[in-house]
Amino acid sequence: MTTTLPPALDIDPFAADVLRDPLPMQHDLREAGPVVHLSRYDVYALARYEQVHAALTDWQSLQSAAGVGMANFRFEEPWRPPSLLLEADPPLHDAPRAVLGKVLGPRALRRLRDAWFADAEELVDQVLAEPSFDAVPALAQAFPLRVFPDAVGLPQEGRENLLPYGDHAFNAFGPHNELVAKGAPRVPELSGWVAAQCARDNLSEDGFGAQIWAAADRGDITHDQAPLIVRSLLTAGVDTTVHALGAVLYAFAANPAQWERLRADPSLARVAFDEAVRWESPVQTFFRTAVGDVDIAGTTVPDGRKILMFLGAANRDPRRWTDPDAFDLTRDPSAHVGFGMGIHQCVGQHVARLEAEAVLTALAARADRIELAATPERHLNNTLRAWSSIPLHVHRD
Ligand code: OVM
Repeated sequence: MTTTLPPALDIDPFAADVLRDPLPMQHDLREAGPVVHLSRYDVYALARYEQVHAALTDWQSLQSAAGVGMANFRFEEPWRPPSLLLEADPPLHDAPRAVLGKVLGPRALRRLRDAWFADAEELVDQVLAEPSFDAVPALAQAFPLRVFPDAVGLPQEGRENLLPYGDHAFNAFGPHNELVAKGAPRVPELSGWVAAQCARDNLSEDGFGAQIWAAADRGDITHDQAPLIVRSLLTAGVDTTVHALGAVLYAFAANPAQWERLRADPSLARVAFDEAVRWESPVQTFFRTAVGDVDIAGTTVPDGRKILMFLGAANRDPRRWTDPDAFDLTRDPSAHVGFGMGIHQCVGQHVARLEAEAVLTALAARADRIELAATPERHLNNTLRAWSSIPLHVHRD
């Protein structure tokens, strides 16, 4: 097979103006070709659905253990000990993944469903006491912070550290830009708090954290691994669901006809959430690293080089999706790559779906119409597509 040089683009996917509105850049990347070389960072990029999907499912050629951010752990010291899930490959990845997959699986979540639905009803009743509110703090942050730390088994003290820690962890996948520099001063304090929460003695006896420690007692993982697996919950379990809830609430506020559909059939709540994850892609990007020379669509990516996968661009690729920019509850979004794909696909996706289903069901039962009360504001992060503010006005009959 002949090897072609990929087209080179001189764009910065992590520049503030691109993070604020990545859609034009995603279009340019997809149109440039199946593989693009980003000269500014000397990394390869995939933005079409076909190549992103193929890369996500080829863990043999594209490793995660060299880091899934821009930093190459073959040469650079990671900012924290690598995750045993996200930043690991088979076979080391598999036992932690199996344990966490079981702790966060659909069967395990059944015992939380009724309580979380009641919590969502209580919160939504409280929020709707005023017709206008900011949906980011009032719902998108408030609900995950109300149910998830309790489910993990965290003490009350210091929970305000969860969002800043996660936000920094997601910034740290990007280049060392101003967003990373702004978060750096708090890293020792936040990392110290997170590490302390992962100890067995600081976790309640019945939460996800305790179940991870119990798996160590059974020998499914080692006792050394348990705290780092708890750390994955605290890193990946809060900001992600907050911004995914922000995405679905914004999607409905901007698409009133879709809200009418949900009101007419509340069982669409889960599909609506997945469609919002496709449409907004709260996690926009992850990297892989080539193991040996890897051929992608006729381009050779040399051993050890970083490949940036644009999940958000793949989720709006017109080669895969009809009318990709439309938020549409009648489509089947289930093949989206917003949760990734393959062996690393989001292990917490059932938790996220349950949280979203609880909030959307409570809101749909109470709000006839939701609309933007003012211009929403973006929260910039090197990896996350996020809102800092979504001013909503809710009409009730
Ligand atoms: C982790 C993890 C997993 C997924 C995403 C993530 C910060 C972290 O295992 O720590 O983002």
